Amino acid sequence: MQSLPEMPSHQALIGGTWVATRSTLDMEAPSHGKTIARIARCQEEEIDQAVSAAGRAFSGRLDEWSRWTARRRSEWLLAFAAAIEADHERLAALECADTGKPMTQARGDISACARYFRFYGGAADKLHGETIPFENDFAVMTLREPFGVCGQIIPWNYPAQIFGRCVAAALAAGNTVVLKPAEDACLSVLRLAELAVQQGLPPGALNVVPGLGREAGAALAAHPHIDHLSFTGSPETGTLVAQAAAVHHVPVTMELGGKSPQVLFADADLEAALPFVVRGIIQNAGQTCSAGSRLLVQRDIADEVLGRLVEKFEALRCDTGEADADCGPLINARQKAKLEARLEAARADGIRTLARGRLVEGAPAGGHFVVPQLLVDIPAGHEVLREELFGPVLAVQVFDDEAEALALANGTDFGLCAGIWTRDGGRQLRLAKGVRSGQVFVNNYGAAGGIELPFGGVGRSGHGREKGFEGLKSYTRIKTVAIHHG
Ligand code: TXE
Repeated sequence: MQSLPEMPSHQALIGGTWVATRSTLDMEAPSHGKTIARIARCQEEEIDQAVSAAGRAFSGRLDEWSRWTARRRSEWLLAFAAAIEADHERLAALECADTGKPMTQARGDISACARYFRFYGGAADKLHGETIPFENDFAVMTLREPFGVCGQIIPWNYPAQIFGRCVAAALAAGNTVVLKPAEDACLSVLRLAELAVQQGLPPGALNVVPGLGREAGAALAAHPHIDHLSFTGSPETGTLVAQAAAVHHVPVTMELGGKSPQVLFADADLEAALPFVVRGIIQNAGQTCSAGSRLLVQRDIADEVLGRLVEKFEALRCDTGEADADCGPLINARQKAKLEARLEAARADGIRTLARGRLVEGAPAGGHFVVPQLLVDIPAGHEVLREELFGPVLAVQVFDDEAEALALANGTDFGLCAGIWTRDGGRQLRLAKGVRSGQVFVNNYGAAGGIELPFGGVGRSGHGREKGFEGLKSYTRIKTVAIHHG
């Protein structure tokens, strides 16, 4: 087994203690296919212990965290952000090895993780209820209270960022957390948990329980003593998780991916737009819920746009995360096989690959690489236009006018993000209002990942909002207090 230097504890963090499990899981590096670590495999028993520890940290024998004032929580979160920044390079190296993403992207992810703790640290003591005018002999107020124990099930594509997004907001609002990271990538999360313990987080405030989805994840989703559940992953697993949570009426936030369009009108600034179009689909090898995986281009500029994109795609290079090329591997052999089968079926349906990137010579044979590809001649309604492929594959469609652009943009069951490229102010607003999605970007895509901007989907992309101040509020619930004072 090839091991990384100075690995964090691979056990489960339960009630402030690192706990060994009966069996373990081998972690494979997507860039090489070699085992790089062995982690805990939590089962129902450990999930139960973790939920119980989080419950006691919220209101019970260990209830230190819930007794901290908002200002003290804020100070802890800000200090933790600094601790993440101080450990930045080591965390980035873990993220890069574990997910296969290029080192530059891994570094950006760790910076974003620290920013979440800074943002929610700054916001923790600015969260408050309201007073409401009512009858003259009443005083009415709302109290914004934490839920209690928050279960969080997160995926492998952005482990450190999603840890920041979910954990920072939940803790800032005064909740305690049981987090199940993904079995495919969780080393940065374990290191972050280790840093949190070193930073003096009270026992039980954060519990991390690695394991398989069908074991640890299912047990957490079905647990009767969690008070809120946040899930990021596939719509299919999201349905199972939501069904399990519904048994105990646990409120859920669901972030389930997308099939987001980038819409290029003839008056768009192509110099500005095309780098975003390419980056929007190759970032993290296309394994991004908000990937701009569909390009809708107006007919008048279609030839020019495709010509320029062919050049850009043919220049793209795939290599190991450590080599820091344009594109790294996919996360595992299963995801690669699934994508390749879909591409094969697309070719059989007459869809053409107009351009593709290249795997660098000498890239390890065991890496799960799929080169970036540009697909054209796609029949209306085809699977590659409707389903999340979760790879560096851009599907192109041509439209004639604004009405058709809007119909195509809204032509999937997903609704996470959209990019609109036009200089026409009226059209910018019409499209921004008309597009069915949680985020719309005009003349940019992704707003540099702005952690301050509320994020979430409609339809099959899920529901609830994370990131920004909305994300903090969604880890609280309102209690109304009506005082009759005569
Ligand atoms: O996802 P799963 P997978 C999409 C993307 C990808 C597809 C499959 O399209 O191709 O999902 O990826 C845990 N009860 N996204 O199979 O199964 C699992 O352990 C409770 C979009 O990896 O949804 C992991 O922690 N939990 C996406 C998490 O759910 C269960 C990110 C996600 O795994 C469980 C990742 C169960 N029965 C994939 N089964 C995004 N929105 O960014 C699994 N899990």
